[in-house]
Amino acid sequence: MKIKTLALVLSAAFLQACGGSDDSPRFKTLTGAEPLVIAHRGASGILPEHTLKAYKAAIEQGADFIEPDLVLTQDGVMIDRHEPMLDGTTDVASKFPASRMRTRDVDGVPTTAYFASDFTLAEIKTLRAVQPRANRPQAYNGLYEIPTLDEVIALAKAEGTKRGKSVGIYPEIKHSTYHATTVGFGARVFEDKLVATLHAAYGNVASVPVFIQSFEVSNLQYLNTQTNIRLVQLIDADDVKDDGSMSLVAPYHKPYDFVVSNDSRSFADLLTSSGLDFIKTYADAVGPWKPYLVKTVNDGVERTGDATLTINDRRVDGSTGVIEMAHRKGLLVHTWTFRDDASGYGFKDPQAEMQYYMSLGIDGVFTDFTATGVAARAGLR
Ligand SMILES: [Ca+2]
Ligand SMILES: [Ca+2]
Repeated sequence: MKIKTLALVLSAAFLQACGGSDDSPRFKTLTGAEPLVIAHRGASGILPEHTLKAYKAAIEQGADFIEPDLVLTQDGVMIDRHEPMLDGTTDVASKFPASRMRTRDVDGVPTTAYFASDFTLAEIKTLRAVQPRANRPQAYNGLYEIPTLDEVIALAKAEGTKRGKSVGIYPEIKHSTYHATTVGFGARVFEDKLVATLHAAYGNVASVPVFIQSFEVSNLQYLNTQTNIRLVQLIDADDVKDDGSMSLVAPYHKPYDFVVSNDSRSFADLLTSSGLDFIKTYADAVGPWKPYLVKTVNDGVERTGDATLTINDRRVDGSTGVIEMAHRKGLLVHTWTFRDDASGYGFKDPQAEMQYYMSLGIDGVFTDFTATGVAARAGLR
């Protein structure tokens, strides 16, 4: 009797500790942990992207990680921009003459623009960020500086300390091959700078709140030999075809270093079983564009009530199996980008959209609207 009681107590404690039958893990993530809410370019839905103000707002809304995309200045400083071009997200054209523009090949696309790599950090600090999307608030244009990675790290640490929680950073090396060759910094200079900065700030430890992401492959393979910090292979595409398959059109069809090295594999090939096995040899996570993960079908039914058939009317038809396969191989899956004000491929409610991915076991979501991501997760607890 006594033994039986003890056994019951132990089994109850065991169930509680493991999140047993009555209290099974609420999230089918790789580890059973809650999915991460990653502030894509900061709280970029409401404030100009990649500014300290946008990052701080995202942290206040509950972001677990903030995302700095990185490009290099002429003097080799890592600054936060999504593009190596400054035109779309800053007031550069009103501060510098057109003679400072150049034409460069960016991943096979000839581009005439003001390039970050033609401006010193001191010059870039005279610029102010602007909101690139016309349908988002324009009232904050011209107010905020372009931050360096160092400034973003300092902010994340200070805000985390203030709140007694970890606020991670999720830096992306933008256009690694372009920086090394077209701009001429040299092979792996960018990667070495990033590793040196991160190791100085966090240490060379896998458990620190940092993920390094890239669409290219060989730089992540190199980073895997240089750091224990977790690495994420991003997977892009051009569009979703009407039959639901992925459209792979250059320059979104394959990692740009694969273009240069004549590697025949596409981004889609990297999400097959053998592709994921390959990624597992150097990365900890895979970050596919979200339509790779959830099937949708154009069945001609209008669902959003606007009498117009768009991608948002598509019928959602379950997992493509990529999340499950990646988990079986021990890879985390983080996906992007969830936006309150843009297409959801089968979803008209952005919170419900994120909850659908969370119900399938996604390990992290990138969103421009942190508050929506935090609410989505809270609604599933
Ligand atoms: Ca990014
Ligand atoms: Ca519609």
